Amino acid sequence: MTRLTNNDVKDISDNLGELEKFLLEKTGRTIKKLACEAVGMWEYAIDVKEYTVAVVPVTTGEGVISRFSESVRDICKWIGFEAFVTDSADISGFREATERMADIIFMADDEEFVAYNLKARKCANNSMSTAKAYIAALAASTDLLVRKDVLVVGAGRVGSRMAKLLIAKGANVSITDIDHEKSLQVQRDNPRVKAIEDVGEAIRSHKYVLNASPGHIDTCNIMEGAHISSPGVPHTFDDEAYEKAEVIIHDPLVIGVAAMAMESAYFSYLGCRK
Ligand code: 2YJ
Repeated sequence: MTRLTNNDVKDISDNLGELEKFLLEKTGRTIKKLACEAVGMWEYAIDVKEYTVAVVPVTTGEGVISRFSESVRDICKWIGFEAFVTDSADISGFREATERMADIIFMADDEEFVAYNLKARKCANNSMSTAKAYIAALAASTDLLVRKDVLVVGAGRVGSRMAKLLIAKGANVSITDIDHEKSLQVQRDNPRVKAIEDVGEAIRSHKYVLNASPGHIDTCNIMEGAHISSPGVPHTFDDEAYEKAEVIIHDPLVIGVAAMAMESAYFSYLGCRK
């Protein structure tokens, strides 16, 4: 999984308004609405103000990313949650979060990124929530994905989840990866997914693309009028790519974190209705 950098996250808090405007224009959805659609909940089912989110900085592995925790906090606040970053990191931070009555705790190391709902005793995880959110964004940029030919680029954690979710949505799904064996594995797991070996050719022949790969996509391979929903980092699309495509949806953290927060809160709601 690609690790975010200080540079990826440094302007996130300041640019939430701009991203909201962009998403409204391209998908007709706010960040919160998109997150709710991603996890299959009605926007007003939960009063998110009643949930307190704690974000705990984690120092293991490559350590703290400057403004990562603050960005996660600000994204949660943007969609209406109460949220704070703990003063302490790691286990002490976890204890602090529980003492300050957090309902949901966000923590990320270099491999995992979770939003743990303490009452429901369940975790939302970033790969799954990101997969759901970018599918919701792609669907919102066009219409339903039923019977549409959709390509997933990248057969890693997010891409393979996307392929499975898209099949459930009734799309005709293909997957491509520079490591063809990974695409073949996804095809073996979901025989309705078609693995395509030639990455360039796969992209050239698809209007609807979900890019969950850290690799660069050459502008010459993008279909005129393509809809590209792209959680992949680094994000290397150039101006020409933006001109050629009908829409390219990307941000390094916000859409996925908003979906994690809504999904984690939704666990409580679902638990109450059992
Ligand atoms: O607490 C911190 O500041 C750091 N331990 C954060 C680490 C962030 N983790 C990553 O970047 C992982 N690779 C997962 C991020 C997935 C985003 N799509």
